[in-house]
Amino acid sequence: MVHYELPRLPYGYDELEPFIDTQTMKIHHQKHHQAYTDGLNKTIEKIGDCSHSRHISAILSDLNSVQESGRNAINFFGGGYENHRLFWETMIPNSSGVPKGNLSNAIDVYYDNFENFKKIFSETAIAIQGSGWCWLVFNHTYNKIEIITTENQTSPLTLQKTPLLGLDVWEHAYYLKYQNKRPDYVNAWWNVVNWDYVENRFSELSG
Ligand code: MN3
Repeated sequence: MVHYELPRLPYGYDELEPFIDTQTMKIHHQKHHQAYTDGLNKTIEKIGDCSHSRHISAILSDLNSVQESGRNAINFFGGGYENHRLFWETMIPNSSGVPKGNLSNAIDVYYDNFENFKKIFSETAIAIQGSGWCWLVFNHTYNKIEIITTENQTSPLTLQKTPLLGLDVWEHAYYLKYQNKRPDYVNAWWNVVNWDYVENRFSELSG
């Protein structure tokens, strides 16, 4: 049976300072992400059907294949596991600050320019009511990039879209440093986006 482990952070807890503070990173990774990981493992043990032989990203893409009694839990804990795994990978100390290459070109095509893209993404993230995520995704049907939001821990994969970049706007992601000031957190987060990683994901998908 597949057993999921808490993924290692690709950098130290303090390395995204001052934009994302050390204490938030520690609690977010060691407590929150661990809780999603544990919840996912418990759910898989409980439902014990054939879906556990696939990676969680494949299961989230085909949530209806999960027996109904476990579907909500897979959506929440599996989504939480996978969303956070990607979230850590798409941040980096000493970010380049701007995308380049194919991704930069696509952003210019769909959003005119990077500054306008940032503005729309930020506004979308700030406007999310309650807990959720703001995403840049790849839409395979239309072969284009899109900004979307999901509630709670729902993965874009479940909507048949591949996440390229995600911003966690649950309060646990920012409350210790930014309290209720979500816009300040969103603005700070742009300073730690790992554009090389996002660009590689995009290039693999868009071929
Ligand atoms: Mn979170």
